[in-house]
Amino acid sequence: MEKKPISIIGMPMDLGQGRRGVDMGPSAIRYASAQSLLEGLGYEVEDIGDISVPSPESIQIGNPKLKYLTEIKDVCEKLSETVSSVVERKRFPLVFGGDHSMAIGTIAGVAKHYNNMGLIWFDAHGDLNTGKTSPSGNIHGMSLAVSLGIGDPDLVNISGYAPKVRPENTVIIGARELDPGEKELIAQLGIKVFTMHEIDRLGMARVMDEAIGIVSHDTDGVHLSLDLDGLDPKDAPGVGTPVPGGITYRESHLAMEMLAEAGILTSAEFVEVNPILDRENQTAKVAVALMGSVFGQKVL
Ligand code: EXY
Ligand code: MN
Ligand code: MN
Ligand code: MN
Repeated sequence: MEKKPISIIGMPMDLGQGRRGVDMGPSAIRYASAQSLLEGLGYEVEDIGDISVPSPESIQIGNPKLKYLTEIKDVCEKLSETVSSVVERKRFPLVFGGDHSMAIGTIAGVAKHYNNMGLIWFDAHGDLNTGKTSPSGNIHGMSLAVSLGIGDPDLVNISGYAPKVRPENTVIIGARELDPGEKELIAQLGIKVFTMHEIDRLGMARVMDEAIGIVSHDTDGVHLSLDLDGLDPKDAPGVGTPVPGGITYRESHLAMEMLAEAGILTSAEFVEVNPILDRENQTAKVAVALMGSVFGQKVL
């Protein structure tokens, strides 16, 4: 497989959720030697640094149903521009986060370069709330809905177009905690969701075969949005919204290895790493190990 040069971007974002620390995720992932691992696999890698994100102490929370909306919109616009310029330079954007609201910016930046982009949303959650259905007002629980064109117009129209992706090209993998409004939206849009039930029942290999089939059918690019809370908290404890009964370390590696074999990914982000809640940087190390697999690392 062609080894496209990689551009790392850090998104030290913690405005989309309620617990401090996830803004340090990009540093923790870098400290876990992401760049040298990728270089060791034969990739040319540049790190273009962090997007500047204001700290929550320096700003007002605003509308409690859409907390920090103005600032999240602004920083996602910046992330989108940066990601877009990476794609224009024919490089692979690899974004480190940061809370999952950042996906609004990452996806806005990549999707405009594709007519029909596939999306893999690896997560314990659906991130399919809107300001109306959200139980928390935290925008990290809304980012997939926004990317599908549903929710607050300021977010939906980031980078001047909407929607970014279509429901028939989207799969969710690892879901085990969905709010009532999210379940309604899944039924309404017909999004394919591989919950933990399907992963237990079918096994990760079959789930990934089906998922890869869906996201690569009639698409011209595929983005991976990997929320570390998709993994079981035993394997990835450093996340702000852990949910027991998740994807194991081995299953997640298999998923990444199958993506590497399929050769379909055109961009990726690894999000929700919270070093304050972590144990000895374990979750960032898991993120980097998964990146190894997704970029083709093999035992033999
Ligand atoms: N569904 C809940 C909410 O919307 O507040 C929790 C969302 C957590 C979202 C994260 C990180 O994937
Ligand atoms: Mn998420
Ligand atoms: Mn999640
Ligand atoms: Mn299709």
